Formats: sequence, structure tokens, C-alpha cells
Amino acid sequence: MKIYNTTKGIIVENEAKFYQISDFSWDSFINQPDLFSFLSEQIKTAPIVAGLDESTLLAPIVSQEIWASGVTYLRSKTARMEESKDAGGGDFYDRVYDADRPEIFFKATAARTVGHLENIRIRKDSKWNVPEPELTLFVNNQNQIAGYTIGNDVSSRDIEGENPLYLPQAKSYDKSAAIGPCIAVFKEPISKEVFISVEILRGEKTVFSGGTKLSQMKRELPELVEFLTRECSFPQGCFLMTGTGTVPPDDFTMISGDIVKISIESIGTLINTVE
Ligand code: DO4
Ligand code: MG
Repeated sequence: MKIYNTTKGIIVENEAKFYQISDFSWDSFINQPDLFSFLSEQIKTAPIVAGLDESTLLAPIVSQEIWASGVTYLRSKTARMEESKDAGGGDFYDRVYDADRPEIFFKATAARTVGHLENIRIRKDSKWNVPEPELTLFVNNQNQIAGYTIGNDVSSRDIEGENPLYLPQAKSYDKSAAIGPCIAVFKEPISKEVFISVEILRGEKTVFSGGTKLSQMKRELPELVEFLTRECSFPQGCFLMTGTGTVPPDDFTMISGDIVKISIESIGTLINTVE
């Protein structure tokens, strides 16, 4: 089942039918215990609507924070080691990849986040910018993985590579995070066989495409959640981007007008244009 946040309220999709939900705020709806069973009950009585008008979609976030984990895939580790070798930072990435404690950082508030079909941004003081296609967890206020969405952890690689202490500037700025188009809720945890793919279009041309299976991730999803929630409480739940396994070649940077499409099987496709 999929939950959409729209200008017309909350819509639930199940087996190609769309249901209008009333009487719930977004925050309280997505934090219902046992979300899959709750949705199954809701759609028994909710009115069916004609379909989903994509132009009404909002990012599936209201009061939640977005956090992110990094260096969870080998490809991410080698890319960061390479970009930061002149700054002597490479060793940090090698060590965090093998350490018990994962890298977890604060990514964005809802105000800095965009949804499906909205514009993402690259920093004006950066010359090397990439999308990071990431499976993104919705962690409810009981610290349980209750749903999944698609995330784009837009990043400035030159700023991050210059000094690892610049990470917050490379990662967190206006419209640096995109999530959506929905929160997908499954009866069972998401399959590790899902493929996370990205395509970047410049005009008619695909200038980069790639992807990875979730099974390539070094860490377990509950392990990331456990570290995030150890000393942080989330009364309205939170989102956790789980790291990228796909990094474009070092001579690639996004430019204004590029369209980034990230797809994850069983969740959908998140499309954003670079402002
Ligand atoms: O350590 C830098 C950021 C890593 C990251 O965002 C990722 O691996 O996805
Ligand atoms: Mg990332």
C-alpha cells in the first residue's frame, strides 16, 4: 500500500484503487501503530477517488526530520576516499565503513525538502554536484521501520572532499533533499533484492544512469535505525536516508535543468529538476 500527501489530503493506494482519508493529520496518520493493518482497516470504509493527480502531490513529510547514513556501500566509500585524498580525509571513510558505529548525519528539515516533480538545488559556491539515490526509511515514533520512500541526498562533492568537517555544508542547504512520491507500507520488510536506479537527463539525452541492489549495502536497516534512535527521540517519527550505492564518474556534475529520476521497485519513481 502507498500513502500520498497531497493538497487534497491523504490518499492511500491499494491494488490500483485510490482512497481518500479524512479526520487525520499527516503526523498522526503515519504514526499509527501497525501501519499496514491500520491502512487495511481504513480502506474498508474510505471513499474511493478517481485517481491520483500528480500535480497535487506534496513531499510525504510534515513535522519529521530527515537524517542520513553514509558510506554504507563500498562504492560510496571508494568515491569519498578518492575525492578527499588531497585533504588527507580518505582514512576516515575507510574506518567508518568497517566500524561498528555507522556514519549518521542530520540532512534536512521539511522546509528544506522537496517532493516529487519539485526542483532540487545545487549550491552556488560548488562546482561538483551529484544526486545520491537512497532507499529512505520512515521510522515511526516507536522507532520502528513503518514504511519506505525514495530519497535524493543531493551533495556537493568538492565541498565534502575539501575537508570532512565541511560535510554539513555539502549536504544541508535549501532544497538539498528530495523524498517521495509516497510512503510505501508493506506487510513484510522490504526485499533486499530491490533495485535502486538513477537516471539523469539533460534535454533528450541520458547523461548518467546506474543503480544498485539493496543487498549490496554493508549494514542492516534495523542497525542504522538503532544507532539513530539511541539518543534521539522522534515524537512524530523521522526519515532516514540509508546511503548511496551509485556514484557518477568523477568528471560528472549536475547542472541547472538536469532531470533526476530515481526509481525503487515496489515504491515508484521520484523525479526532480535541478533549479
Ligand atoms: O560521508 C559522506 C556522506 C556519505 C553519503 O551521503 C552516502 O554514502 O550516501
Ligand atoms: Mg548520501
